[in-house]
Amino acid sequence: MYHLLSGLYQQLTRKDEYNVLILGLDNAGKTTLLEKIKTLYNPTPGLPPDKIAPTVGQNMGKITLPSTILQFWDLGGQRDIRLIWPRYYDDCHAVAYVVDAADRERLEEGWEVFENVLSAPQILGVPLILLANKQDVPDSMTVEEIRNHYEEWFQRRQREHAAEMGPVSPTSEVPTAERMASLNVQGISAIEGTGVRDAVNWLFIRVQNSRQRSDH
Ligand code: G3D
Ligand code: MG
Repeated sequence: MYHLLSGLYQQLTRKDEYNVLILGLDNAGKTTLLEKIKTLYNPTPGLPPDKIAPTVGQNMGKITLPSTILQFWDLGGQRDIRLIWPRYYDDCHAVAYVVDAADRERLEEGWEVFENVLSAPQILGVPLILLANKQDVPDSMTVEEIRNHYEEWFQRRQREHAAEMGPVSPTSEVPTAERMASLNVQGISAIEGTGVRDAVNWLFIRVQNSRQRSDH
């Protein structure tokens, strides 16, 4: 009887853990976002923005949601550190890719890196949200502008590829194009917290859905 009840209890209180990678160029606001998520969801607040130093290595933060624990991994975004990102791909259940919507100069560099993430085989089929951060900056690009900028960059890149490789584009491009059509872009301000709960909710729902699919 005890085993039956404790088994039932465990079943009811079971919390599945999911890893969410927070990726993006350095200075995009990844660590600020992680600390804001911790502050919004945990009893002990995360670091305030003025205490955040550039990330060397990784930062982690766990939040508890109904029957779910989301474990966020903020990996450093500098060029050298980006080389270790793929080591985390195997165990990742969702990706939040952060761009600095106020930094037009580095957007293209950000798309190159984004494209590398998208084309990693382990990431295909993993829920992915693109976060247009720093929406509090008056001159920042809107979600619509970010989406268009990415689309234009992507199409230009496709044309360049086609020019180099002939009219037949590589088959590896197809999933990327499909994914672009269903790409979810959300505007946030990691500093002010605007849009952050919406982004976390989206990730929560998407990892729940993928669990239900894999339960059957
Ligand atoms: P990273 O972890 O992606 O490298 P950080 O980025 O979280 O360290 O943030 C880089 C800089 O951007 C920091 O400014 C941080 O305060 C700022 N930042 C992050 N998110 C926002 C935001 O939503 N709005 C605004 N206005 N700024 C943001 P400093 O000046 O410390 O370098
Ligand atoms: Mg950082």
